[in-house]
Amino acid sequence: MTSELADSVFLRACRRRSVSHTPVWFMRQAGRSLPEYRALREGVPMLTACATPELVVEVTMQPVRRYGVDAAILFSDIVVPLKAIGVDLDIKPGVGPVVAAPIRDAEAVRTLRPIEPDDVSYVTEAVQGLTKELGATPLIGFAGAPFTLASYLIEGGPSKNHDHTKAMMYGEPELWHALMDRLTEITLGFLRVQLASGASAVQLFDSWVGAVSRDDYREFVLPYTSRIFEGLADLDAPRIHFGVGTGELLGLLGQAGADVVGVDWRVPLDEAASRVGPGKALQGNLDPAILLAPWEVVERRAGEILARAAGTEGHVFNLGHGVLPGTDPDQLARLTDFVHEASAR
Ligand code: 1CP
Repeated sequence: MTSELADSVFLRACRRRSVSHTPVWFMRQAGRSLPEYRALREGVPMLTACATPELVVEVTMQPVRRYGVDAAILFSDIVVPLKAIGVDLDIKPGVGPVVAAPIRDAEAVRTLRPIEPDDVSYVTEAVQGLTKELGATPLIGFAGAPFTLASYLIEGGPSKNHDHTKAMMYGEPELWHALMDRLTEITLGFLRVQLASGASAVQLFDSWVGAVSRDDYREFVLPYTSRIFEGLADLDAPRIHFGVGTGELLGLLGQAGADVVGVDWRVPLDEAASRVGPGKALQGNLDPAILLAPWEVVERRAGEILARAAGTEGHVFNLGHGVLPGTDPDQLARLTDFVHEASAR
């Protein structure tokens, strides 16, 4: 890693070091809100796009060029490592990941084998290409966390209440733990491949874990997320941990071992800092829907977030969840500039 990259505002903020201005990136910054993305994706299925390194490099670079964000995130999806080890699944436009044969018994769990670098050589190639192109801008690698992956595998697709997932967790705890154990190895392996190929940081997306209580998180999820963060400790790259609706879980998310805790829009950042506890940077947390309002509203709300973040140990500005498809890219460009300028004053 060059010293310029190591000194980037994003990596410094993740490490709770002083910064000249607050770094910004946006979850789902590449994607449907960008016309140049829609043009490139025309007629190319999502999983084909994820396995085509030149396309991944170009799509990942688009928001960096357009917005001047302080970090890139690899264009991929949380189900890519599952597909790579042979799970029969697809990403259906307008729906999301769909699994042909949902995983609901021990035999199905046993088919989930650990991931090898050769299974995802296209990811290695894309990450290597990107680190060259990005220079001093960090690349964030990512993976889905075991709970969120388990939900797609058990439900067979997107789900509102995660009924089958919870039915297994409560009703067949041994099977649940066996599944989480396998998913932990896959997730850890996939994150290590991305870091070994040149990614500067990783984010673990436990998007749907806000569906469980604190006690259940402690028993059924925490041992696995902890193992993942511990399994990355030797690589010395910032680890970010994010979920939606996790207000009640923020303390446990902090305990799991990440360097940065992502916060959705429901908990103000100063309050989140006291829930997470000392020794962590925070990432967030503008409600993505605010970007659909006039610029004056966005500016005021973003200013409030910077004020709330003033007392935290480190802050990476982001949305509280992914960019909504109907977002005007000009709003994101203005927001990036605003955060840079307002935080530098
Ligand atoms: O630029 C970027 O931010 C990287 C792109 C990225 C990321 C980080 C994509 C591309 N997917 C993801 C992660 C991801 N995938 C998550 C975690 C982040 C989050 O909470 O938003 C989740 C839950 C998924 C699963 C998924 N894949 C969904 C959600 C379905 C549901 O349950 O509601 C969807 C719609 C997809 C498909 C997908 N992934 C990415 C894109 C651009 C798309 C749309 C594909 C298409 O239009 O064909």
